[in-house]
Amino acid sequence: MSLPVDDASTAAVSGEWQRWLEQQRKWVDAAISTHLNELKSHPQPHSRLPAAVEYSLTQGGKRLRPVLVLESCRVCGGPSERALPAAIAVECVHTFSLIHDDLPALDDDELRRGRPTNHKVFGEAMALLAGDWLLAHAFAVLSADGIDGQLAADWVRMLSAGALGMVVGQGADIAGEGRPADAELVEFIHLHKTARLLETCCRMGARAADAPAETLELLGRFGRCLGQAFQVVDDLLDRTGSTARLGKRAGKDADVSKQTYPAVYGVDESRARARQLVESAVQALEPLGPRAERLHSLAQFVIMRDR
Ligand code: GRG
Repeated sequence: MSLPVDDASTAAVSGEWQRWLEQQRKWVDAAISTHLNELKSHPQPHSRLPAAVEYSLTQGGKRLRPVLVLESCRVCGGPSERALPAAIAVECVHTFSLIHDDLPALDDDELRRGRPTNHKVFGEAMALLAGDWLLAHAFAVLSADGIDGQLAADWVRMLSAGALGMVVGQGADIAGEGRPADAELVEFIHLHKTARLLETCCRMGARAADAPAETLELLGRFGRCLGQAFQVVDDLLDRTGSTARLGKRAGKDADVSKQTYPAVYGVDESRARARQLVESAVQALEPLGPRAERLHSLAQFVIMRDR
């Protein structure tokens, strides 16, 4: 499913912008490869842990979060390279959350990014450990030698807040299953489970560029609204998309009576609200002027995505 958008928005995510996005993803992928080589270089007798980490970290992700980090840094006048450790760290935390989210004790999913979930291939023990490794590694990346001490401390504080928000959101998501659809609860879940990490991405990128507190605030607002829109679209895709296109089982939310936007507002109203949230995100960028154009396009991409 793609959400209907106007021609101007479609133009905003075509051609040059798509090539730019591809190049950013390749850059992130190359940096991730380096980290994986390091993991593989440590002796781990008989263990499939490196393979389990590699399996989930390397294939099929949209890399939205690291690209948000890099671009938030560039928009604030910093060299994107300075934000690369933060970009890798957020992708590690994101991948960790997906592996754990898929486990039988949580969402119990068999398919992710079009392939069997991590625990289906490596077993639950290795999937748990792959998540553990990714979370610990994220903070190791942020505090590695060569990173300015104050920058590292700020990044660690920001990413831990984002990760904690995600856990709290996931707790509410699980606890909300089977309850009557509740607008306030859905808002809480979206904000914590998904939007906090996207907000964190933008803040970490801006911090890498030594941006002032006001800029961190407005980019944080952009990321938060974008994250909320992202989760509304995710809810819609689960309701109206296909398993083949999504690469994960569609229709799952309704099966377990999850708290979702379509459950509260229906499909049409949810689409309208997703558009409003993207508009709020884009409005937050206004003080940054034309240099925020690519972030603007990323926001359009989030609402147009079909997987
Ligand atoms: C301890 C940090 C931590 C987390 C554990 C399992 C859990 C708590 C949280 C789950 C968070 C979760 C799965 C949120 C949903 C967000 C979401 C819609 C993810 C899908 O993101 P995409 O579409 O994934 O960007 P790709 O595959 O493109 O990378």
